[in-house]
Amino acid sequence: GPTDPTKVKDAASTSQVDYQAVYNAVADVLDSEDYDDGSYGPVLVRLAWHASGTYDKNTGNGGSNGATMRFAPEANHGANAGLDKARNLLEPIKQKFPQITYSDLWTLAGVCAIQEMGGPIVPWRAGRKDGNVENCTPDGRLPDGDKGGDHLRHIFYRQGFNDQEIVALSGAHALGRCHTDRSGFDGPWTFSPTTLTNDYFKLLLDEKWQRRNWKGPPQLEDKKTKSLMMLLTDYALVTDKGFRPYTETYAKDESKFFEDFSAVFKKLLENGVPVAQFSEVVPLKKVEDQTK
Ligand code: ZEM
Repeated sequence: GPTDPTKVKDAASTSQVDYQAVYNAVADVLDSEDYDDGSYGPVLVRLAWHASGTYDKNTGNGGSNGATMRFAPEANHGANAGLDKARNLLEPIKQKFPQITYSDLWTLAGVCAIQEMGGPIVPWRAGRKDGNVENCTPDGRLPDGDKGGDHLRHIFYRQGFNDQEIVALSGAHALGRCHTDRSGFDGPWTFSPTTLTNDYFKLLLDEKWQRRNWKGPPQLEDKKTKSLMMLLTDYALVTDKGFRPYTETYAKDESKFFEDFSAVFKKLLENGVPVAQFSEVVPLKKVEDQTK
């Protein structure tokens, strides 16, 4: 895996927080029959992404350090609609482990969700500090789903990502769904929205996608079942010459997708955090891999 075992220390020996215990507490609240497709995992991944994706490499501000989505200006950005569900789910865990910062908790929860939904191990480091309301980023730093490849590059290059990394990150849309009362869009991208797979890339390439005829914002539906969706930004990964080769690679090779996703999700969660703040990599085991 991507973790160098010689660089891994026992978290408990370097910190007052038992991060594996925090991880297990998050894993404990993932499943819920009453919520969406039965798991809070996808919305926790989206919280970690929106907390981190505000990073601007030119000024160094934004990113996961700060957890500024706790404050009204950023919580109310249109892109963050519905993420109160994820933040509220984590609040009792923050109360139980008061030493962990919100910014560490939100990113750790994203890693937990990825790992518990069948995804790769993501190396995670502790050390983020919570900021103040003055550290809130301006609106407009996250991508809009009704645009094209130029927009994706504009948003993701600002965060220091390249075309390959944009495509790998987008594979997270194997998970979860769009909600009309949050983004206005509607429906899931895959038939297994609570398991991380490379199906998003396979479906993008294999299915015929057509404009959905409805009153909502422009989105695509699969011609065959009309039960899946793609955003126009998702479809740019097929039509754009720079993106398409990576879409093809990840559709063919799930382990390559997992390897690249792990690396780029780690990078996303660490963007903008001063390196000196970080601990060593904290080994966070999947629940199924822990010996009882
Ligand atoms: Zn998403 N995303 N995203 N995304 N996203 C939604 C949901 C989820 C875009 C986007 O507009 C939307 C990344 C990139 C991009 C997840 C993870 C990641 C929704 C639906 C929209 C509209 C929100 C709703 O209505 O609930 C765009 C344009 C992106 C540009 C590429 C990246 C990067 C992600 C993580 C690495 C996840 C997991 C969801 C599902 C959330 C849920 O509640 O089910």
